[in-house]
Amino acid sequence: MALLPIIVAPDPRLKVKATPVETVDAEVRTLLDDMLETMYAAPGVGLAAPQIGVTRRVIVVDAADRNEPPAPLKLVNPEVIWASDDLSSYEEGCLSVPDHYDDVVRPARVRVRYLDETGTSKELDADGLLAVVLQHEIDHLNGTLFVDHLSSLKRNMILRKLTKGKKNGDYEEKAPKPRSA
Ligand code: K1U
Ligand code: ZN
Repeated sequence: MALLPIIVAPDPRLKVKATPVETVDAEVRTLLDDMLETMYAAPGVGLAAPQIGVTRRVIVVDAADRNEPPAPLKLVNPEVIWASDDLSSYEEGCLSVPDHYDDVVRPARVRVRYLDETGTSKELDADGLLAVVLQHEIDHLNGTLFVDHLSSLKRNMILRKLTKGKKNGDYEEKAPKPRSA
């Protein structure tokens, strides 16, 4: 398995619409495993393939509570097939937008259809943090970042700060360090 460097915004690779996976093969399963390892090491609760420079529709998520056992999810070609009319607001973060957090309003509940790591079609009903993270990661597959849900004033301020930070070498594109056991 491998830890992969996470791209920091602003970067054109984060604005590309990712391509559907045709076959869930061994290469895709390795990508899923590497992404999960990278997500846990970061640490994060989700990761989308474009964040590691791979323009394929693949995401991983683990929204389990800290005092619950891990609940890793591997989703290929995920799509929201139903969203509730009721909305909820959550203070989101993003591994590609380090050090910035803001409230984003999204549907409170969603149903997601996806292929699992064996290529079997599945559906998942989600609410709470899981619904937030699934929508955030599917946004990444469409080239959308959480800052795109904010006012242009807030978005431009955050992107300017990240540009400055990258120039200062604060956000080198490097793989997260492995977590000690
Ligand atoms: O897509 C990403 O960059 C991952 C992102 C997912 C996310 C978090 C919160 C709301 C919406 C989407 C993160 O994981 S940011 C890091 C984070 O939230 C976290 C880190 C350590 C422990 C718990 C959470
Ligand atoms: Zn993100």
